[in-house]
Amino acid sequence: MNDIFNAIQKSAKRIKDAIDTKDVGYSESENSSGEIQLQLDITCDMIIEEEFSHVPSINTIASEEKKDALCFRDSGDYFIAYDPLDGSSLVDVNLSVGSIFGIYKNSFEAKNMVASCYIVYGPRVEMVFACNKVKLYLLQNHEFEYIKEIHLNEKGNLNAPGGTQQNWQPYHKKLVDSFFKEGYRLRYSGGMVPDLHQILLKGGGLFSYPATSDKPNGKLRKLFEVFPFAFIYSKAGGSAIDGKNNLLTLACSHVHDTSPCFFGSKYEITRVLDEYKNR
Ligand code: AFP
Repeated sequence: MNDIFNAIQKSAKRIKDAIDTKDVGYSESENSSGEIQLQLDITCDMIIEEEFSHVPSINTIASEEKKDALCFRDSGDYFIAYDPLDGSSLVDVNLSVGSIFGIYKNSFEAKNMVASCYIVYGPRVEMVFACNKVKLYLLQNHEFEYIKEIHLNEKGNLNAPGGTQQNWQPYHKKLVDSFFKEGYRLRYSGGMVPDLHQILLKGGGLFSYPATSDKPNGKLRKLFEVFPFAFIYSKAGGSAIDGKNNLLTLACSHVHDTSPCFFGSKYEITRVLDEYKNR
């Protein structure tokens, strides 16, 4: 696992340099989710592919920016799914973005996830790596320095509601509004990595990206985005569901499969389960 951990750190440093570019323009091509790729999306994807290609324990990779999974070698045990630059549409407005990695053993199935990691490229560059524990690192003098372990409280006060509100189900709007009536503060940037990072570091709350009338299976991708954060939130003492089920029990029908998702501390997820149980 150390060789994978090191390859992620090398990738993050190169991506940090790549982000500091003038070229935040769109490329001619689309990814498998129908999104126009930024040149940066493609550059970051190639950086990670190149770093992972040198790691003998990696069998296969899958990327949000690639149509199909790519097998490097049959001998490796690990399957890694990654989103090279999540929230890339925010780079041109200089908001925080991130990279997300899900590390699976023997196949791309949530039940086979053994570790996950994300990098936040914000005012500072931070990394969160979860295996048995959830650990925070800060990039200092070109090296990631261990800072502390992360634990979620039972209840938080931050609310990050994703999805286009006009396409929300009425019961979802009622749920989101009920948290604001309880005094929760709105914290939503449109970047999943900084939004979930804030809730993790500030002790708790709720991030939601539900099924909507325009996206009945949600928007966020299971292998690259949803399962990695579900692993981190569960290891940090929180929970992650699709409204009814633990996200880490879900099957994945294809590489770019999506799911509604709710990440939070225990109190907020119990509230979601109560609201969604008869839906
Ligand atoms: P991009 O990578 O296209 O910027 O999308 C970001 C993202 O995947 C995730 O980071 C956000 O939480 C979510 O999409 C934002 O989606 P909405 O713009 O529909 O709220």
